[in-house]
Amino acid sequence: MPETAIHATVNFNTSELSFEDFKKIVLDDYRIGYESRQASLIGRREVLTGKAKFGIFGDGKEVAQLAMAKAFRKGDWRAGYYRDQTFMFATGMSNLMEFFAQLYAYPDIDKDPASAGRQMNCHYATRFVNEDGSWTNQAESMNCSADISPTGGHMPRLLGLAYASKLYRQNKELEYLDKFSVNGNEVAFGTIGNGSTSEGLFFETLNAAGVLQVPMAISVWDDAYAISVPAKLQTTKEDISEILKGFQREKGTNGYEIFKVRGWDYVALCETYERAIAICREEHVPVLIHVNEMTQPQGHSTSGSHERYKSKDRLAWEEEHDCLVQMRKWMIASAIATESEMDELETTAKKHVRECQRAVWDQLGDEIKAELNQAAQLIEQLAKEASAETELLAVVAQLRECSDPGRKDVITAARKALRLTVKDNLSAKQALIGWLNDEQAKNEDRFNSKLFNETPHSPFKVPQVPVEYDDSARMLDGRELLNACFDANFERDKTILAFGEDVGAIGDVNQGFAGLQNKYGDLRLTDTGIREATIIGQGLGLAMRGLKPIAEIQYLDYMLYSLNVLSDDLATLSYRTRGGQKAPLIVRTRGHRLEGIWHSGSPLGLILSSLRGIHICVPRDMTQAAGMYNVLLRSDEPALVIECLNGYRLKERLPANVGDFTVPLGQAELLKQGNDVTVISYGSTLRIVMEAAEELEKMGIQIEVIDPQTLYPFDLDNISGKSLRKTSKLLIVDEDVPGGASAYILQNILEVQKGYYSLDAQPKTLCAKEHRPPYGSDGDYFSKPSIDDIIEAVYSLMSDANPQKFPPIFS
Ligand SMILES: Cc1ncc(C[n+]2csc(CCOP(=O)(O)OP(=O)(O)O)c2C)c(N)n1
Ligand SMILES: [Mg+2]
Repeated sequence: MPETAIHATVNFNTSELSFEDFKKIVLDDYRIGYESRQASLIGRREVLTGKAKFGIFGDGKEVAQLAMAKAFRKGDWRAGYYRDQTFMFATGMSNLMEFFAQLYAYPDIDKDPASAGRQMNCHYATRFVNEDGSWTNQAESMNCSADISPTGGHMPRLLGLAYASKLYRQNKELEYLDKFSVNGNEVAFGTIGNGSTSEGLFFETLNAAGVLQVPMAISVWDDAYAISVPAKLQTTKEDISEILKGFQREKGTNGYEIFKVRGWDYVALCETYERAIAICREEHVPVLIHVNEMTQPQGHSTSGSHERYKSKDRLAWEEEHDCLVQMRKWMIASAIATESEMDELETTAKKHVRECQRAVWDQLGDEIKAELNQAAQLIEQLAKEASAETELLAVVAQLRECSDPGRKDVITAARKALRLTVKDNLSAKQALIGWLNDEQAKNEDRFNSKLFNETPHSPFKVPQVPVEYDDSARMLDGRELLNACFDANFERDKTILAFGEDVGAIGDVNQGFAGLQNKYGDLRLTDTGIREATIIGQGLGLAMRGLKPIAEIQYLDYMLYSLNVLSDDLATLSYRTRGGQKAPLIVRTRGHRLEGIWHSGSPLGLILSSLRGIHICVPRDMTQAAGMYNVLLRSDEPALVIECLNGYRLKERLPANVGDFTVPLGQAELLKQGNDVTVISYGSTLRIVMEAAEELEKMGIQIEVIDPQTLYPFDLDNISGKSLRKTSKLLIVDEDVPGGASAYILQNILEVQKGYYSLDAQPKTLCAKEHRPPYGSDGDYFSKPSIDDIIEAVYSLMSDANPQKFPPIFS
């Protein structure tokens, strides 16, 4: 078994070093870089020979990453992209065995701790959630937030990781959280390709960090290309640090320190990183290090060859300026090592990498072969008893002939064998079914588990507390009730904080946080710029570092400007690390009907389809919202809470335990009993449904009204399905487009809750129109479900069933 760890490099301060020490450091660095290069070369070959599906590697970027690793300390964070294997090896946050395990999609956290085989290769992560759901000691470890493939998509998270250091340094109330920070000394290191700096998220993050003055260090790996597209078509003046000069801090201003250094100049790189990161760490000033003249020795990825789009001159230049070639030259010229010492080092390194690759490949192969043999034996046994003996033996033969079999080959063979013996009743078949069920449970765990972290701190484990009212309970505006809930929670837990547009000084546009900044300070209730994507990223990074953020999106319609971060980053976090990371972020927003095309949004279908991995709460009023916040603020999974825009000034009764009572996720509520039609609705339409119920009552129709309260999870106790058994008629009312969230609800009730079997009339949905609602009350009436629409929809269900008793209205 080859040795797995590659030792972290030590500091590079030549003034305090003997020549021998210095030589050892440089040789070690070169070895790590060279091993990393070999991993890239072998990795590519493994893809081209079909052993792995896709490969993207960090070749050509090694030397800068050795320098960056020297500046990286315990407690620091990385948010980067797929080129960073050398950095990960040099810091010890990853190693060659894990590198190959991920390349082969090894579905095991012990082999690929970053993603358990779920992510493409070179997508890095360290694990910071223990098996029991608690946090690891982040201050004692080096930390890597989990990569995502959308290039530039990680920038908002980087902002949050850096912002946490600022809070830990400035908010003395957080000093007790020493597992997360030591005086906010932690730097958040970001990496991004030159091409990806064209993304809006890059610029949004850059500006926000400049305003906030956080210890964020962005390295731009500039190889002058983004796949085939050259810098000329990517970047104004073809030079990102040149055009960012306006961000440079000057005397008396905030801003950045910006550095530019060539990617093959080892000495300059080491000096630059040392200087840049010292400023960043000590002064909390963001820095940008533009590393240019980098190369891609093997082209962009295994998907194509760069000879197609790079000129001969460029290719020749890249060969000459290959950073490892240059470093080697410099080492020999400076008499750090001789040619033959270098040859020997390289030979040993090559062998070592090859051994690691083979060891991982063999381990995975052995595991699968063992399962294959079990399946083959069970099918052979079945063949002895079954009439389809020949076909079954052919299935086994095909399975045994597979070169490099995967689990899907094994399971497919077993399933095929069961289809071939569908009419047989044999004991060998029962054995095969039993084995298959066990394997499928293991495969579900390998491939389908941990959409949520499901720790002992999950929202489903929060003890339930019923709402209580004093006899003298005050009626007050919904916004005041929410305010009381937030106040109690801020008082209870010092890690809770909220930020967003207009959240600080005025306490949000509807005043749910009014007065709380005065009480708790501007580090806990904070105004931000108009930058939805980085508001979410800010929350994500803070939540990863042990704080309890409420990130506010001012209106649901503007959540679209952060949807990529919510969907790609937050929603996938637990899944893509198989529970190794968590970000218990609460996103607060307000939606449904109010006024006009962009202040009446209710795009729940879009949300439900794009945010699996985030709980979706749609409280009908502020009391229910408060109960949900009380759960979410005591647990560790991400959630989106959509308050009713038109509910802040409606009167509600103030609960005596406003900061403690709970509204559990997935618990639907029966708001009104009735025998005739089951009506499911949520959010702002519920009030109208309840008004319609009164008029329908006068018409002799009793509807049963159900509020699912959270759309995801949806009605875990099957209240809707049970109601349908009584009424046999179903109407779903919402403000989304037709076929949006109502289709999701239908699928749940008809399929999951088996409501189909209770129906004796066609199920109906009543939604908003396909266009967005025009401004004004008439626009609302003609675009969103009105009380008239609801009454008529219910009535027509009754009329269809019994026209004598309920003659059609329009005939
Ligand atoms: C948001 C997004 N758009 C497109 C892609 C497809 N893609 C993957 S890598 C890449 C080029 C990135 O170039 P650059 O940022 O310069 O990084 P490099 O690979 O050159 O290091 C593209 C377009 C992606 N992954 N994400
Ligand atoms: Mg590039």
